Parts: sequence; C-alpha cells; structure tokens
Amino acid sequence: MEKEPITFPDDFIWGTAVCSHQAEGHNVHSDWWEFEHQGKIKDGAVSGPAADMLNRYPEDFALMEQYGYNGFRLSVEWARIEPEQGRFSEEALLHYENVMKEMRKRNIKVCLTLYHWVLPKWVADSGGWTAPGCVRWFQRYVRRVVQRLFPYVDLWCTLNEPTAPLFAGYVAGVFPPEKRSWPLACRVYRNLLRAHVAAHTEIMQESEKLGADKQPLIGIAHAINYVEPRNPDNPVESKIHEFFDFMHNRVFVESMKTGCIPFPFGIGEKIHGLAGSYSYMGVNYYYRMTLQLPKKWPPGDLIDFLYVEGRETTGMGYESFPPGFYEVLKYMSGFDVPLYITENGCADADQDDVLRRRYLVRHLAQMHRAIKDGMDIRGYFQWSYIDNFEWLYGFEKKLGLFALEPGTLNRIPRPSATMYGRIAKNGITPGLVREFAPSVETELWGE
Ligand code: IFM
Repeated sequence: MEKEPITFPDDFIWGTAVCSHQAEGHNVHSDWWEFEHQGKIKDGAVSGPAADMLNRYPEDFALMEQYGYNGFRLSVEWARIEPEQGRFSEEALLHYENVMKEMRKRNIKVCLTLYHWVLPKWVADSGGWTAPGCVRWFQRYVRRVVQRLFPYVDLWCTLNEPTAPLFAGYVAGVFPPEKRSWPLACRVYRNLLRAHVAAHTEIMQESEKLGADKQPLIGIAHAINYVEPRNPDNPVESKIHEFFDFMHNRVFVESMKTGCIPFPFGIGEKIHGLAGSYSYMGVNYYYRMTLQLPKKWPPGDLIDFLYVEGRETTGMGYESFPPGFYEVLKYMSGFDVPLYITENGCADADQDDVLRRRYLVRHLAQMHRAIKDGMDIRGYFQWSYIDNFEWLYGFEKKLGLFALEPGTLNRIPRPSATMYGRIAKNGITPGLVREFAPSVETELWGE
C-alpha cells in the first residue's frame, strides 16, 4: 500500500524557541546571573555570552528563513529593560524593537514571552514574587513592553512554565531564591496568577487603544507531561501519581479557567479578572513521568520518583513517550481555545542527533494525529533553536537544532535542523523518514 505523507495545515506556524537569559548572554542585572556567579550551576558554569543572540540575531533570523522556519518564540528580559527600579533602558527597548523588525522583515511570526523565570536583581532583593509590590512592578514593565512592541507580536505569552520557579524556587529550593517554604510558595502562586492578569490587562488595553482589528492572542506556556503510576494497584504510587498530576499538570491552568485558588494553595478565593483570561493555551510537553516510590530516601529530585528502566530516554534522562503528547493535547483542548505547542524537544549532545530526529518525527506524528482528530492546534515551536544555557545544567545539555562551535559560537546545523525545515515545507514524507529517521518508518506507516 502507498505510504501517504503526513501533512499539516497550510497556515501552520513552524517555529523554534529560546529564552532571553538562556540565549542572549550577559544578563548582568538579573537574579540568575548572581546565582550562577555564586557557583550554583553544574561544573561552576555561568551563562556568560550564552549563544550571543544579543548580537547575532540578524544572522539567526537569516538562518531561520533559510531553513524554512516561519515562527520564533523568544522572551524579553525585564532585567535589561528595567535594570534599576523605575529606570527603563531605552537601549534595551530599542534593541527588542530592532529584533522584532528583523523578524518581520523575514516573515517570522513572533511569540513573545514576558517572564521566563528570571527577575531583575532589584526585584529579587525586594522579595521577588513574594514582595507586596511585585505585581505592580511587573505590570509597569509589561506596559512599557506592550506600548513599544504591540504591533510586532503575534502571540503573547505572559508567563513561561510558572510552576517551575514556584516549585524549584520555593519548595525544592534549587532555583533562586532557594527557599523551602509552603507559605511563601502559596504567596508566589497567587502573585504569578495576578501577574498574568496584569499582563493580560495591559495587552488588552493597548489593543483597544490602537483599535486593533483582531483580538490579541494571549496565553501562558504551560509545562505539562504525561503522568502515570508505575503500579496502579499500589495505593501509595497511585496517590503520588494523583498528587503530581494535580500539582504539575493541572492546578495552575485550572485556576486560570475558574479564576480561583484551590487547596493547597488557598481556600477557593477568587482573583479578579483571572477566569478565562486567555485566548490560547501554550503547551510545553517533553516526557512521560512513570511515578514510583522514591528510589532513595529522602528523595533529592524528581528523577528519584521516575521509573525509566529499559525505556527510551533523552539526554536529560527523561523518557521519550510520544503518545503522551497526544494525551496532554487532548486534556489541553478542554480549555476551548486554540493550542500552540510552545515547547517540545530533546536533549541530544551528538552532532549527528539521531535521537533528536527520532524524537521529533514521532512527536510531530502524534501532533498530526491530534489535529486529525479535530484538536485546534495552530503552531509548534521546537525547543530549541540553538544550544543554550540550560539552567542548573549549564551548557552540558544540548537541546539545539543548531550547535555552538566552541570558542567562536558559530552556528553549526545538526541534521535535525534540515529535517525540521523539510517537514515545515512538505510534512513528514516516507522519503524524509527513510533519510533522517528510518527506525520510525514502521511505527508511522506499518510494515
Ligand atoms: O530550557 C528549558 C526552558 O527554559 C523551559 N522549558 C524546558 C526547557 C528544557 O529543559
């Protein structure tokens, strides 16, 4: 039987993604910069020039155009724009405006994140997301950004994976500000939701002021993985599963839907303006979490709860599980707004990136299945465009379609960079799969 190519809608966004702190370099007025310089990163790494996107963005957008990517998700950096309280940097705002113009010139759609885990040091020193003024400060910064960049942005992403700084920063204590305090975590939860509402308000107001002809697309990039118990008959493992599923996958977005703060973060109190304050949902999906009783006690990390033995894992040690992608898309479709895949990707340090190629094709095939089943998915941003500063791992984990040449930081395409551009153009064809990911052919089309 003829093997049919797997094709996608014509107006689909095929993008890549980075965040400013991870890729631009020299974010010197930020809490993460300070944290890195305290030796908190693996092997003493610091972000330094990162991928130097601060200077090389014209070259990067030219590459994206050349490879056939028509979207890019990036963030603006609060610490650059407002390095000291109340002092806004014209240089930084102009820089981001030039970045946007360059993208427009190359017909690259813009998904702009306003907060991707990093705070200006002055905000962090005043208590970060626990400070009484934090939402007001965030709103004022967002206002400046929106007033300057509104015409260039296609998708507004108010917060990236808000549960990560919440749990890693205030429960596990491994991200700045390294706290382990449930009362503080509850305050951060509430303030992050309020910050989202504040950003939503600013974007809507600017849109009305400019008489924009269509509603702006506003959402968050939500970290969601496929979660299951290792043994559903084990009541403890089942409870661990329910707990992770709720805390990791559901609670934040369900608050955005209902407008309320549920237990254990609150007692159901309402946040004004929160319910339904989104016009799309961003999905960041990476892996399956098969949860078991922790392998060591006390557990040090999420990885201690994960059962991955004998399964295909990525360079992060997480399990690659494409059917889970379909399942989370089904859950996220329940929010009744269009979905964009704001992140999905695979750590693979090999320049030949066989693992990434397989991962990519298999996940895109599941996304296709979801579209075919009627889910409203309008774009996909591959994490990441380029190798960059991977938080606590420094530069050890490589998630880029493009590698960085040591010393020069020249961009070196991996095979997946070419493959991804070809998929953007023609879909997943049998010829492409035979060339780039032959081990997947039977999974996609049978014998
Ligand atoms: O690099 C991160 C990104 O900043 C947030 N989502 C997960 C990515 C890969 O770990």
